[in-house]
Amino acid sequence: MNAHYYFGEPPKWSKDVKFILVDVDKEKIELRKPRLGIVGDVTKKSKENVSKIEAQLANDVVPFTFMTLMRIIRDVILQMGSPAPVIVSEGLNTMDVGRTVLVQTEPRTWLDAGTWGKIGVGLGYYIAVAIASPERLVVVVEGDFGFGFNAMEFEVSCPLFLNVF
Ligand SMILES: Cc1ncc(C[n+]2csc(CCOP(=O)(O)OP(=O)(O)O)c2C)c(N)n1
Repeated sequence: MNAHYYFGEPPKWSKDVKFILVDVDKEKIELRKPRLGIVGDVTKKSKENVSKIEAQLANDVVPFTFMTLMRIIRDVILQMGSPAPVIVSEGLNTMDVGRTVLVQTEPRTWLDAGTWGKIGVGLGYYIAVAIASPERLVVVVEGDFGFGFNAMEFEVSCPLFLNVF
């Protein structure tokens, strides 16, 4: 809430706008007097979140939880080394969690349904990547809806014997 945002004041902002300000510095919140002020340390909170997620990933149960399965896929991908596989992902939870958990070790190795979540691109992406980069394995991680959206593309790709998992 600094000069870039005109300090949240009229005439740039309507006087009726209600601001929620989150800042590591209590004094800044007191200075700006937002409708709601939250003092929070993002670094501390993100470390807490990481340890919560790690505990979920480490949970070895059968049948698998969603997070256990993600950890298994993550570890296999990491073990492959270089050239790292290209990960293609789509779905809702699958894509969101995948973005956090499926660690990439090389640039330009992630393709997903993007900002607007346009499901249906996954298998097309996989065929394109497998043809363009035959030296890399393509790992497709999709929700069942995402896969069902264009599952027939998988049959299309079979005669091409592409490098996919
Ligand atoms: C073309 C298109 N149609 C509909 C949606 C709305 N939509 C968002 S997530 C979702 C379901 C995703 O389910 P799934 O692929 O099984 O992933 P999961 O959440 O189970 O990981 C739908 C239908 C969309 N994003 N794109």
